[in-house]
Amino acid sequence: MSSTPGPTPVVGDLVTLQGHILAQQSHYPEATGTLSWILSALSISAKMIAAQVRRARLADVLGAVGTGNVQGEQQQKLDVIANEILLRTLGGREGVAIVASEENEEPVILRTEKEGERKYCVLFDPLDGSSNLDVCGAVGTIFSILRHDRRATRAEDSLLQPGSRQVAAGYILYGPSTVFTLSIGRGTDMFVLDPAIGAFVRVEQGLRIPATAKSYSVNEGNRLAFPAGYQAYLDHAQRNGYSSRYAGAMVADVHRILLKGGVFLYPPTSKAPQGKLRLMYEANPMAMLVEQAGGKALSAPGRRILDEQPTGIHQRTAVIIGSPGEVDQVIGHL
Ligand code: P6P
Repeated sequence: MSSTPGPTPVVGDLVTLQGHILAQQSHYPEATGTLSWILSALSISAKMIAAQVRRARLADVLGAVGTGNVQGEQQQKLDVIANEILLRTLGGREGVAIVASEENEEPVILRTEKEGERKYCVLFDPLDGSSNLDVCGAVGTIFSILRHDRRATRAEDSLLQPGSRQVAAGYILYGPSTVFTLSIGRGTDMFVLDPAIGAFVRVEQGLRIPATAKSYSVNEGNRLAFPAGYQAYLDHAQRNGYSSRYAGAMVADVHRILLKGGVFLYPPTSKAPQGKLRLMYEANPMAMLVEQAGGKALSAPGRRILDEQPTGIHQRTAVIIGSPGEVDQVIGHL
């Protein structure tokens, strides 16, 4: 019998995404499980897309493996494949009334009044930063969930709600590991896919973004096209020993900032005077996740992204998002 006690077993901290979703649902007595089912569909989609992303370049070389067709049959672009995976899994959930995707000019109405309870709308960017795939860079899926407005006669009338009305938001980062980050309005939580068991395991609960960090994330190639205040901020940062990190995929940059702190910027430029990023399915979900972790998300001084009243599902916005101290630092120069 060993005299020295072994390590104290840590009890109860092995939680999967599915278990977490059900535990969160229990906080809402009126919940019917509809949202949980939709989040489950997003979890399945994430695993399917991750499997495709891991084979991105191989698909070109191996062709359509199994069909003997190695004449380089035109491989569907992965963002189209990711889009179809999301449409098919969400299409099977009665609770989804409408989906809107960066890949589809028009929203897709999945079911009419009498065909199910249609409580929610789901908007997504199926594969954000997909140009990184060619060079084995990080890519991601971003999603936003809103309550469906049954009074709406047009899909847009139900979709065009400010980000503050999001019921849930999240992203999946396909990097060295596959990370599912989620908020349903009770903080921001992170899960890592364990390929051995095919489940997302919780690694962060109630994540808090560092208040400050000397790190900024921007495409410096556009620097001369930025409004003067942004250039003044970059001068300040470079005079004060800041580091610069830019992945070319918002999901990867915001993920790093949630964990390490810093600020992500996509200012207005001459090419994109409204900014480049999409309000409804990039900026809004990221803003919810960052604010739920104690960060800030603005489109301009005094303009909180989540308060923006959208006028179009594909509209663009400038983005200043990250640690509260760093967002304030940028705003102070604008
Ligand atoms: P740029 C990817 O295309 C994306 O929408 C974001 O994920 C990313 O942060 C940004 O655009 C990169 O844009 O102009 O720097 O290549």
